[in-house]
Amino acid sequence: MARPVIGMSTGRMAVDYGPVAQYPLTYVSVDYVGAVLDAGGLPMPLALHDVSRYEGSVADQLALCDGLLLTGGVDISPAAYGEQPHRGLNATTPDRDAHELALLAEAKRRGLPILAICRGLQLVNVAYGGTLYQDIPAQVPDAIQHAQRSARHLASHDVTVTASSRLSGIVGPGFAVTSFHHQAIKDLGADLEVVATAPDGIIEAVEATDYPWLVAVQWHPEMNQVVDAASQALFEAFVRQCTAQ
Ligand SMILES: [Mn+2]
Repeated sequence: MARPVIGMSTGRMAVDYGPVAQYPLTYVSVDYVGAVLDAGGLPMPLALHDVSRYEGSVADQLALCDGLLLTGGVDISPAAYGEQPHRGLNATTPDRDAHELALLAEAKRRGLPILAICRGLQLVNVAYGGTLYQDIPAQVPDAIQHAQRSARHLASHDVTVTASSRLSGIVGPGFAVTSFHHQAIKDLGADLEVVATAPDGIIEAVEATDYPWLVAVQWHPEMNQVVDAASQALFEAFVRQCTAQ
């Protein structure tokens, strides 16, 4: 049976590349590629572009896909949720915000299963009308460490998963997760349900209540899925759902 095609949102960065300074790239981490491959999917990066460049570009990208994976990355512009930039805000890419908001809307129109990770969870919340803490250390003084200093395959803090949620059926009642974020959900968007939290109350996962299959997690299952069964189970559940479409 053909593998389901998993469209993956991509970021934009500039690198010094041989003699070319600040060479611009659209990229996706190979961690996502490997996790989708291991789960039985065919990973396909969806090139970041100016969505006004041609009418229907995002629809054309998703017409090739059986599911959408919204990946991690840099901060979402606070303009997207009506706030001024906090001094703790890091770099933003408004063109990526626009591309991913369009991808999310089109994926929902097409009924594709959606898995959102880290920045992806934050983007989903913004798309549903929610807001973000722009910088956890500055805005949530009692928070635990969510920007771990240890290697990316090492789980860092615990999460508690809501019983009876879709997520708990996949990963169980709770486990330790990787954590590389300094932003988090502040006000929850409409039609979203919190399904996992950290010990300090930071929202670590949400599901959509208005849509068949949209799961979003704040941690990075793609970074440790090789050594963590629960993380791999999340990718397998997502790819299985894409297969069934
Ligand atoms: Mn965290």
